[in-house]
Amino acid sequence: MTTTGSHAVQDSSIHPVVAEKLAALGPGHPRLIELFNAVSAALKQVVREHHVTHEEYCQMVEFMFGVAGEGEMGLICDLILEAAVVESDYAASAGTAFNAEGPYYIAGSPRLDVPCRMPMRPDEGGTPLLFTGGVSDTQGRPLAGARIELWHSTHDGLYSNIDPEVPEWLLRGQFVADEQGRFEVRTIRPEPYEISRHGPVGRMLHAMGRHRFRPAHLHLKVSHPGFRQLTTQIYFDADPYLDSDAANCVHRSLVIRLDGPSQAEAGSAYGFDAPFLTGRYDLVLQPAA
Ligand code: MBD
Ligand code: FE
Repeated sequence: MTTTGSHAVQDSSIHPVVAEKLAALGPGHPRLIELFNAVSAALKQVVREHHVTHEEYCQMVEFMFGVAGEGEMGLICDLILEAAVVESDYAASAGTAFNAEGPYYIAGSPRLDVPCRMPMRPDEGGTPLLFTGGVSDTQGRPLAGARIELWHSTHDGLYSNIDPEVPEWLLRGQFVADEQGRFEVRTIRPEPYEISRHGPVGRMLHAMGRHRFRPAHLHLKVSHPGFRQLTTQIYFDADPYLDSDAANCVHRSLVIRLDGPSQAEAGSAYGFDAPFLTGRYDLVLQPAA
């Protein structure tokens, strides 16, 4: 129904930036109307089926204000829905499985030169890790020069440019695969990621008797001309939260084994001064549509 769509566009309670984007779509945008109506029907169905009281509705509205006020909108959306969207939009694609981007990706991270070393503090906590791999197409042909963006949390669960406690761009970097499509990067192994216990999302999880953890993970975006950009995450086996990820993202094909810690020859170029872990993942890109 067109009227529903234009109402949504003109509603003055919509954030100005969002309203501007909606207006740019023009009136009667069919996809917007389809989704707006489907979401509103699904929510009304929940209200009827579960006999939602007015008090519960008010609590929900208050909760959403809290989420927005505490800067947790991205977090709650990705936590509840992104895994399902990724699964639906990238279903059964050849190549490496896609996985949620999460709320903390930032474009324009520092470009790293070989030997690649993620931006770290001199005393960066956590076990040193040498993460290596290759980038190829679905036929196994190496993709020389493929660009890899890597970002992850500190060992105590903070993302740079999000948490003011850590320096800008810490543990965020981008680099390119060599002539054989190979890459090596020195970083640290993140630990399981705990959603803040003080924010509304963390308190909601706690109220439901659920823990607030995601298994430790590395975020990656891999791109190469002529190929579909891959956004994914890598997990580590033996992680206690692989089967109960608060964001429900884990995919078996993305779980790797870490070897070590050892003080192997391979690390000398990177100046590891402590025993380090090694982990490898071979990334496979699918052709652009
Ligand atoms: C994260 O760090 C994350 O990667 C996802 C998908 C959701 C919440 C926090
Ligand atoms: Fe994350």
